[in-house]
Amino acid sequence: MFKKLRDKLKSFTDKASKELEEIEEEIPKKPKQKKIEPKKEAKKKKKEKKEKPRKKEARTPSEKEELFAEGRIGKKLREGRLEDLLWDLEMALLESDVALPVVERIKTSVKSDLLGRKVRRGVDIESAVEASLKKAITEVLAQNPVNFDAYVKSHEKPVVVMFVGVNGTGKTTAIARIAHRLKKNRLSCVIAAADTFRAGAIEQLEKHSERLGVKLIKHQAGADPAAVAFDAIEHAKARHKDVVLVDTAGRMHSNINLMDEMAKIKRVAPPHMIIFVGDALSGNDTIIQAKKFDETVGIDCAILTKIDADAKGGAALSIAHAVGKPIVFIGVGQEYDDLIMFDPRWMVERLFGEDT
Ligand SMILES: Nc1nc2c(ncn2[C@@H]2O[C@H](COP(=O)(O)OP(=O)(O)OP(=O)(O)O)[C@@H](O)[C@H]2O)c(=O)[nH]1
Ligand SMILES: [Mg+2]
Repeated sequence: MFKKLRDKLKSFTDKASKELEEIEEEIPKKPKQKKIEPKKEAKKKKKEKKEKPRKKEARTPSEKEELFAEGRIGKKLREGRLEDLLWDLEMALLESDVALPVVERIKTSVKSDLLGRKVRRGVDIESAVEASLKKAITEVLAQNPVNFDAYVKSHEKPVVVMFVGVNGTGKTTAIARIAHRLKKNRLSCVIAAADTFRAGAIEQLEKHSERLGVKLIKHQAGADPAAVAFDAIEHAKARHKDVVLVDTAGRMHSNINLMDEMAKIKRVAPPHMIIFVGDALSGNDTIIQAKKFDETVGIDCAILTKIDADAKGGAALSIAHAVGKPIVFIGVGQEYDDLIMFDPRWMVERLFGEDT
């Protein structure tokens, strides 16, 4: 997960840390005394320094500890070098499919943290650079989080949730996984097979609903999807079901007719929540799709699937800030349980922790 992005962030941290160390050597500390030092002494000291690198003295600061030392002796980053480093960071993020406004935001945040500031003596420099990157990334991931479970529990029933997105992103799979999740939380649900367009879509949901023991409302293939969603809501009202999960056909955001049809489903069977389902592997395209779906029907949040196969991490890092909607769940595998609530800290841990 996110291996490429993690490596790139690590490489930035390493480079920036080295630069900071370099500068420290340039801070003149009683230079006159140094000059009159006998050569032998100087050599000895140099040897001692080599044997006992400064890094060993450094320690990882606690989260709340001040990393920077205003107006005190410390390790400073040269402005010119910082620009070079930020350029490298920009390239690395763009190669990882991070959206441009997100790249800019991260750069600005890291720059304001590191430029002209001194890392406090005794603080592990790498930790300071890493902390500034972590802070920037946490900022772009934070976007009015949606707690799906809490929303469903507190909302008037039935809660209608509609799933939209382009073809093959994982909408139907996500619906089955959410039905499984609701069951575990002792909430009842009904699924609306409102993808009447793709051959085999209804059968796919039939299999899931049988396996999960969840009611499926379906019409014939080719029927009006809005009518299916409407019937499912009526069924939920009559049978006091907690949640209605509305599957919709995958559609390209450029297909105006299909986008209009989706807007019709929304009008006829108004949902309380519209979830955009995007494939993490599609990178920047996913961000463009999410924006288009948001313009047409207004999305509330996003599910990103196939994170388990995603080395770049760009879509996951970008969508909340670039689209202005939070990630509610992520798909991390092939099982029903592999849809987990998204937590920005989870992503930050994976980007800066050990390989996962
Ligand atoms: N590895 C992995 N595969 C996933 C994940 N979510 C979905 N898939 C796979 O993606 C493929 C498409 O999933 P569907 O749920 O059928 O996608 P869809 O959006 O409903 O597709 P259409 O109805 O054709 O638009 C299936 O093979 C799923 O098993 C995930 O989190 N990880
Ligand atoms: Mg589907």
